[in-house]
Amino acid sequence: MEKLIITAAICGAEVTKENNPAVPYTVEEMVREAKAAYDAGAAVIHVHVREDDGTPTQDRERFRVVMDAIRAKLPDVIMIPSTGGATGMTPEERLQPTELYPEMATLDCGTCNFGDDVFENTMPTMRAFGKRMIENGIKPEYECFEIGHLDTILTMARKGQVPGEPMQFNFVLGVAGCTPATAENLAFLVNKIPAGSTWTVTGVGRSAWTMAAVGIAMGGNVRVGFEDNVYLGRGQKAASNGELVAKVVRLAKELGREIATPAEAREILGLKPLN
Ligand code: KMH
Ligand code: ZN
Repeated sequence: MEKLIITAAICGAEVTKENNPAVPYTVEEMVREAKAAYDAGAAVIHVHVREDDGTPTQDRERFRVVMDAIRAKLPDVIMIPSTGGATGMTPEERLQPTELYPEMATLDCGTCNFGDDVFENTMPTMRAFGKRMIENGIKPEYECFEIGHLDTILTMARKGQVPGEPMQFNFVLGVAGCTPATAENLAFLVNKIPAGSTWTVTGVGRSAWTMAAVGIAMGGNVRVGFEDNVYLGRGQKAASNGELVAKVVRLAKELGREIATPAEAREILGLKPLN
């Protein structure tokens, strides 16, 4: 099996310090959490940004400052900024981090319920995001929250509306109102992706650990982090994203998967090596 790429979604747009006081908002806190995750074994950081008071933002300059600060501390880490932002943001707001020409960015593959909210990704929005990523040479991480999202994005790729193969998928399972986090649902999705694609699984809430174990066993990659889950175990809040990543590393060791370095992750994902 390929080595395991661990992604840390350190911040998200919805989780707050009330959920876990270690959730990062400031630039310093973001760097602290990215470093803790990287030191524990994460090759990839999924980046959302916040104002200092915790308000989610897609402001290009805030992304620039945060990503530059992380880059200064972790020169080889792969960063995947969010173009999802928070529910209710406009497509124009959400696209801002693509103006920084990141090597990757998320591209969300359809509209869905998101707890009590609706996460809106219309076809015109997705076409605009795909066009921008083609123009700016950005490799998308295709985030699928629903089973139908996968067919949607595969059709768009066939039409040349979004970047094509090799594609990287992130199956985010267990969001309230979306496809449940079960091994059966994950296997159904993985069986439909084109040969040569790569994939990651993200289990939201208490499903984080079962999905991590299933993803490791199936030969996929795993995302954990405060965006998705703030608990190490029942009632036990993680002190940092590093603790969440360390638990994935322990599971992987038990199951015989080695952990990919950022350079190995770049190769597996088909990204250009760093000079
Ligand atoms: N915050 C969610 C509504 C992404 O990063 O692309 C969307 C999200 C997806 O987090
Ligand atoms: Zn996200």
